[in-house]
Amino acid sequence: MGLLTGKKVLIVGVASKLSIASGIAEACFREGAEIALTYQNDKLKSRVESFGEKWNASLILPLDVSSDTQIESVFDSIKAEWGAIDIVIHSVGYAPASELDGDYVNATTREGFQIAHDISAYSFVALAKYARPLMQGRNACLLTLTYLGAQRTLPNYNVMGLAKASLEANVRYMANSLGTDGIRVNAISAGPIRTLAASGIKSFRKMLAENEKQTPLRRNVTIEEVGNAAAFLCSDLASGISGEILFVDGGFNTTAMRPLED
Ligand code: NAD
Ligand code: 0WE
Repeated sequence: MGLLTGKKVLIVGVASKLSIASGIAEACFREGAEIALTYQNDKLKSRVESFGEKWNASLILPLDVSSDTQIESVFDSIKAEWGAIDIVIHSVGYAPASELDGDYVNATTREGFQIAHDISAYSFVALAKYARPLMQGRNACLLTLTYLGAQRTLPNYNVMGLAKASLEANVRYMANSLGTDGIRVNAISAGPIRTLAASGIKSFRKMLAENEKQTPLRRNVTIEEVGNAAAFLCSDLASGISGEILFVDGGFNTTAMRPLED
């Protein structure tokens, strides 16, 4: 029997086969979960629908997380189809591209700050508000994706670092709030992976190469590895884990300097 057999999972954040959300969906499907997917806009609709076939998705719904009415209608549809939900995966992050290029103080704007925090941090608790009534009495959980840039500085990550710091605090406050209903809330802090979100970033290739050198495992991680960790965290094997940020980064966050070349 799979780790997630019989569990109903909503996955927000599939945009391509490279998406971290796709690695998570694949692992959830393999472990026996029933899957619902969302797509951000009409441009992504047909692509997400074809992934839905592969994972036998019961529901495929539009969702821009900046819209409360769209969030509400997603959970209305889930209530009608499933009556309840066990797991919500939040794999969404966005800042305007101009915020992620160059000196932090010079690049950051009031509007960019607001958008980054709304889409990347607020949206997680927004989903939880509507999921909560459907999660009663079933050891449910929520999971989000974060990055080390929340805790340390690095070039160009800029206001996304602040938004991820807010998201990580959100995990702790949501865990404490929803803990009264037996609902767990966690995050995976993934190492850098080439996805659509990463392909817009200047010098991402260089960063991947640099990262690999400083990682204890001497390689970058994959969406399959993040998916497997997500399946564990959302399974009953992790029933004692809540409010946690789990690094799936090959150990990078434990290092302070890359090996000296000789
Ligand atoms: P991706 O581009 O495949 O996924 C990002 C998703 O966010 C897309 O599906 C996109 O449609 C969605 N999205 C953006 N704005 C949205 C909105 N307003 N409403 C609904 N959906 C919206 O990239 P990814 O790397 O898989 O990113 C997923 C998560 O993983 C993000 O939170 C990202 O910050 C995090 N993360 C990525 C890396 C990495 O190196 N790729 C590392 C650590 C954490
Ligand atoms: O969280 C992320 C990606 C976040 C992201 C990426 C984009 C590109 C396209 C948010 N918003 C946008 N907006 C766009 O218009 N990661 C962890 C991947 C990532 O992004 C970086 C990184 C890493 C790692 C940006 C700069 C430096 C490192």
